[in-house]
Amino acid sequence: MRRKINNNYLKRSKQLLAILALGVSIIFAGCKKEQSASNAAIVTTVTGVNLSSPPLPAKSDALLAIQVYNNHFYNQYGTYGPSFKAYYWKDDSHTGRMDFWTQQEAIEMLIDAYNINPSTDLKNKISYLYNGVRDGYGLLWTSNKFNDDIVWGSLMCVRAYKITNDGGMLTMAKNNFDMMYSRAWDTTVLGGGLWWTTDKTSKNTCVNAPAVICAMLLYQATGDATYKTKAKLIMDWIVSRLYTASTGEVKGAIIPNGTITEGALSYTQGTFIGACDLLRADYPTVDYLGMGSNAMNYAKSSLCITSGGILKDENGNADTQGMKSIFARWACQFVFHTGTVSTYGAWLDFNGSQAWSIRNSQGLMWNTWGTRTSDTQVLNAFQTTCGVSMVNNIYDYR
Ligand code: 7K2
Repeated sequence: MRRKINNNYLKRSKQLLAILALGVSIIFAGCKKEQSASNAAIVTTVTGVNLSSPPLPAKSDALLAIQVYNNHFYNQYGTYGPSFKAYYWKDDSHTGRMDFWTQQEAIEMLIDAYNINPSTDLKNKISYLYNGVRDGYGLLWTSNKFNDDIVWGSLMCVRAYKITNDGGMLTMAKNNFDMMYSRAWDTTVLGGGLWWTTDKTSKNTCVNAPAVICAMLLYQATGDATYKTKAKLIMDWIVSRLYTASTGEVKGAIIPNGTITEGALSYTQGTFIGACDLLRADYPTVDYLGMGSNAMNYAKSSLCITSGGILKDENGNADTQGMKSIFARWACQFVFHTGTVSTYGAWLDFNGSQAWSIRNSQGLMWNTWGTRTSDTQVLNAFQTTCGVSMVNNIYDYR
């Protein structure tokens, strides 16, 4: 008798489970095609069984994310010739202008967002922020000793040029890249590589990898093949000194005695991936697809909180907090251009979903994607770039 009750109970439970499973599949089938596909991918690849994975932000949410960001941090502060000038505030208390390099990277995030949801509003803001850079730092940034800063600024200008076709942007990108290259490239120590600063104490990936990207974009914009040659020279040096073929890790810095002084961070790993992507077509005899994939695999397994999960917080200091925005940009472009969505799409989508799910009541996302964004803390304009970049750049490949 007892056994019979148990059997009946079991049978009933199985029926209930089947009904539940059917219900879940009906719910999924009722979703937009793109959402159900992504949810299914998250369930199977990322966590095994996780029906509570947050929903993928829509393209309209990506637009909302940049609009919220601009509402909090964008400051138009006057006219600039016939146009206007603007900068991003450092934080939500509006205590001053963002630092040089973080400012450039916030503008790069805006460029990404424009590329996903083009509008006159976003395009104008790119121009006005660029005018703000000219206004704030002048045309040639020789007084800034950080070669990485110069590269980020040149990269922003050449990417902005692709959108606005403003020749001044291209000239600014070229002149500053050229100035940086002539003072930073040195084959007498460590066989090559760009020095991080004019003090010439270390050669860091944060100069070298984005310089490859910047040189390739300058080559594409000008047709001047010397930029392509420089890109290849720098990349050859990175691969020989900082890239670890056995793991895919790209180390962060090396000093003259050959000691590695910094491991991988998402932005250096990401710009190496971007460099591989941009060199592929022009240097087909080198396996840049293989190296880029290897670097992606390292990021997926080792730069996440748990392997294949959300990217690490990188909450160490004001310079590291926004680095994931740079990773998202170049990783997503790599995936789109190399047709590797089936390998990396679910993982990157999951990061986008998770970032969007932790937005606060105003729609801002901080860089610690495992925790809901504070509603009361004063957020800074760099840490809040990560989520905006992530939710926008997934639409590179989607
Ligand atoms: O040490 C470098 C780099 O290798 C490291 O990854 C990061 C983060 O810090 C610097 S790059 C940040 C500098 C950029 N230029 C302006 C400076 O004020 C800023 O510290 O640890």
